[in-house]
Amino acid sequence: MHVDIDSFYASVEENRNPLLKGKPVVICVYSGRKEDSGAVSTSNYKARELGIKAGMPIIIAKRIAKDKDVIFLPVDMEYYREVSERIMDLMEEESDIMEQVSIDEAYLDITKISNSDWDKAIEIAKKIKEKIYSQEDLTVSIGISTNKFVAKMASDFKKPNGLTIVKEEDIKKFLDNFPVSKLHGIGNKTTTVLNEIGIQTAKDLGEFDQKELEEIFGKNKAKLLHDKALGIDDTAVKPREKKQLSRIGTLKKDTNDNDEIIEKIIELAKDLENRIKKNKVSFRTISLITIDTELKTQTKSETIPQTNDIQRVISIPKDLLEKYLKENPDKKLRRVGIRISNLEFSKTQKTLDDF
Ligand code: TTP
Ligand code: CA
Repeated sequence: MHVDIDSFYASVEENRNPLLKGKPVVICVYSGRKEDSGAVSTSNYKARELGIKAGMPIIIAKRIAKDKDVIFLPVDMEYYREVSERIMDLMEEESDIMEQVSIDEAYLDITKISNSDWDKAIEIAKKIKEKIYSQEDLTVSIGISTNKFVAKMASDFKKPNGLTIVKEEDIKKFLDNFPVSKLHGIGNKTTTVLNEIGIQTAKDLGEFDQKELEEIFGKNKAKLLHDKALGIDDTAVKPREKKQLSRIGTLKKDTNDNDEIIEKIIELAKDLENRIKKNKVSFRTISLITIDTELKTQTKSETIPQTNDIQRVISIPKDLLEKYLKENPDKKLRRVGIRISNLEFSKTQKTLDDF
């Protein structure tokens, strides 16, 4: 199964501010050089209808949006990562193995839990959709097939909120009419060469003489291309190695009171402790994440020698908080979080619980 969250950053922003619902929303990475220099990171489907798309210079997007009620917002990676992490955890629970491939995409091996049964697989997909919708108010597009490549092609096939199943016997029919440029992993340069030798569709590519393809692309790449055309892929779903673990929570009330914030940090650290043990992980960097009442996020970090000492997950954020409060005497916090990164996983390392 391949799962891809629909217009991820834009949808998250819509949920955070209900006033945006129904409007075209554009999320931007401002380069900071000049006002409006930078690129569009993503846009919701309403904005895409206007022609505003990922990768476009902000200036062009603003030109298209002129005189229209289009909302432009800066990216808030910290917040998107937090949402992403919750969704990945949720999906990991619903699969045998989960491989995260980007902030909003993952492959799920569901061979065992579905008992290789298509109806069961569809049930699992629907359950994942329902859970993500009820817990995060987000929709996802899902593709299911017998390998990663076709599952990915299938999740892209119907968006947003799609569910596409491509059984083994339907793979060829499903892929045949795709232009080669739309086959996942075939880029512009390769497409140009393929078009030059008269190959337009997956069907053309699949039928093209293998020897001739090898002369142009070399043996390995020729095989790769041929496999894509026929929907052959035997790469495994690899379990994810998390890069970081974090927990963020909302304070009972907006506050700059040291004790109230520390109380929350201790609560979050307990939660993190369980995950540290479960993942048998040690860490080198500890961060404090602060989100103030204007929703501005700041991260302060400290790096120490590799450890799995949970006490440090409390003591270091305490110090970092003291620093933050000194530097920002006029700010109140709405949310606070802790994060560990520079992780090392040890399959054999024993935690206190194991003894
Ligand atoms: P995508 O999954 O490519 O796009 P999307 O989730 O916004 O929309 P879709 O419904 O088509 O899946 O990328 C995931 C996030 O990655 C996206 O929300 C923003 C970010 N991103 C960029 O920052 N720059 C880019 O050029 C692209 C394509 C994505
Ligand atoms: Ca997406």
